[in-house]
Amino acid sequence: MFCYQCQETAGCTGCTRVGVCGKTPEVAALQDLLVYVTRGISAITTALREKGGAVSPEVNHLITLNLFTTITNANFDGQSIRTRITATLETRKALLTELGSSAGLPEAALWDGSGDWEEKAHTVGVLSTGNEDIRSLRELITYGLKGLSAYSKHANALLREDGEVDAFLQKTLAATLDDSLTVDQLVALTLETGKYGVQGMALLDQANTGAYGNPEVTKVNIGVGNKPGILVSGHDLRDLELLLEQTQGTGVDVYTHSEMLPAHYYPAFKKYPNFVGNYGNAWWKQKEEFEAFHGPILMTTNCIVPPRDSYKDRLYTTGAAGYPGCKHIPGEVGEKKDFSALIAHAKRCTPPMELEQGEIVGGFAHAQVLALADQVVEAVKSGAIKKFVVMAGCDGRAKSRDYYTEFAKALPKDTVILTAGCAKYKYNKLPLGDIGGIPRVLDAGQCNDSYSLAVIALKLKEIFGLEDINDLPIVYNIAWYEQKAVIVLLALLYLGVKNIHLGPTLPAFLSPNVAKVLVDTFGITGIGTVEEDMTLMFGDR
Ligand code: SF4
Ligand code: SF3
Repeated sequence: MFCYQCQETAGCTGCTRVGVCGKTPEVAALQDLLVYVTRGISAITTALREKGGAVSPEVNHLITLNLFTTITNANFDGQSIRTRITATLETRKALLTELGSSAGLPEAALWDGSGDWEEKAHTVGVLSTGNEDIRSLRELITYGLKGLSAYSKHANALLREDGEVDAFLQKTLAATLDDSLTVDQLVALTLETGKYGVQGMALLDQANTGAYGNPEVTKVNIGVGNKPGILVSGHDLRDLELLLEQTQGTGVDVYTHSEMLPAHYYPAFKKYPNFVGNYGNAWWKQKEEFEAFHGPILMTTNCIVPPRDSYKDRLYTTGAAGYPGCKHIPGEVGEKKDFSALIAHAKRCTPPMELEQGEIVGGFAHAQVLALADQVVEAVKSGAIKKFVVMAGCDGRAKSRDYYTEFAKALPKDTVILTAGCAKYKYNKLPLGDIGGIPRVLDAGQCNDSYSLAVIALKLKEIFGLEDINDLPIVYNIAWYEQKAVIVLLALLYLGVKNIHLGPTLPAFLSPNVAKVLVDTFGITGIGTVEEDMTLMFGDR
C-alpha cells in the first residue's frame, strides 16, 4: 500500500505497511480502486456533458459518496467499498451505452472489473504516476475534491444540489488521468478547485442555515444527564435531525461528539428537550470517551478510530462511514433513516459517565458575527482588539499539536481566535476570557464553516474600505489533518489569502517543487515554536 493523504502519514512520507489511522493494505487497495473507477466514470459523465447530455443527480451522488468514502477515517469496511466499486462499474456500463462511443476515453473509464482486483489496485494507486510533481498536483487536486465531495454530500442530504459543482468535480477528477496536462495547467486546476470549494461550502451553508436557521451564540452543556444516551459524531446534520425526531418521548438523550458540537448552535435543534449537550473532545480521544459514554454511538462521517472490543458493538455507522463488524444504518438522499436499533440499544445501557462539567460557548458563524459587527468594528477601531487569528482546521493525535494549545495560551490578550472544525478542542476549554463581551474564541462551527470565517473577513474588508483581504488585521494559523482541510485551504487561497501558516507539518504529498509554488505564490509556511511564531505574527510586544 501507499497512502500519504493525511497529516499523520508514517514518517511524514507515506504509510506503506499499514495506515497510522488503522487502514489495512487490503482496504487501502480497495480505496485506490474505488478512486480509479470514480475517475473513470467521471471521464464518461464529462464526455456526456460535452455532447450536451445530462447527468442524473443519482450519478452525481454516487461519485461524491465514492470519494467521501475514501477520506481518512471515514470507512474501514472493505466489503462496503467493494459494493461501491461494483455499483460504479454497473453505472459506468449504462453511461457508456448512453454515450454511444468509447473513443478518447481513458483506460479507467473502460475497465470493466474483470481480472484480479488486488493486482489491478496495485497498478492504479498514487505511485502509478511516475513524475513526482505531476503526482503531487494530481493528489492535491484529488484530496481537495474528496473534501468538496464530503461537503456536497451533506448539502445533498438536505436536498440541495449544485450541478455546476458536480460537473467541475467530475471534469477535474477526470483530468487527473490526463497525461497531456502540464504542471502549470495542473496548478491552475488546483486553484480552480479552490473556487469550487468556496461554491460547495456556500451551498452547504445555505443548506444548513436554510434547514436549521442561522447559528446563534449558544452555551453548550459539557456535563451529562441521568438517562441513557446516544452519542452522535461526524458532520451530517440531517442524520442528527432524524435521530432527534425519532428519540422524542423514548427516554433516551442525545449528545454530540467532536465535529457534531456546532449542531447546538442552530435554532432548529434547540426545540428538542433530550438534546443534552456535547460529550468529550475531538475525534482522536474517542477510545476513552466512547468507552465511558456507555451508550450507542452513531458515526455519521469521519473520523472513526478503530474501536476497542469493549464498545465495538455500540458503534454504528451511516452514510459514507463504515467499520467491519459495526452495524450500518442505510438510507440514501431523500430517504428517512431508521434509527430504532440505536434507540432500543440505548435503552439497555446505563447513562454516560461524567467526564467534565460546565459549558462552552459557540455559534459565531457569519450571520451572528455580522449581527455583532458594530461591536466588533468598534473594538478594532478603539484598539481593544488588535488582531484576529484564524485557527480553523483539524485536531489530531500528534503530540506536536500541543503547539496549538500553547499558542492560544500565549496569544496577546488583545487578540481573538476565529475557529471552525475540530481544531478548536485544543483551546476551547481554556479560560481565555473576553474583550468587552466578545469571547476570545469565536467558534463558527464545523470545518466547512471555515466558509463563514471567509465571509466575515470579506465583510470586514468592505466595512474598513480595504482593497486587499490581506490588509485586515487577521493572521492565519491553520491546523490540518485530512482532506476536508485541503479543500478549505484551497478555498482560502482562491479568495486571495496569503501567508497562511499550516501545521503541524506540511503535507507529505507536496513535492518540493509544488511546495515551492505554494510558498512563492501564496507565502504558505509551516509553523515554528510558539515563541518564534508569536514574534513572527505579533512582533515584539
Ligand atoms: Fe496513512 Fe493517513 Fe493514509 Fe491512513 S489516511 S493510511 S494514516 S496517510
Ligand atoms: Fe476533524 Fe476528522 Fe478534520 Fe471536520 S473530524 S475537522 S479531523
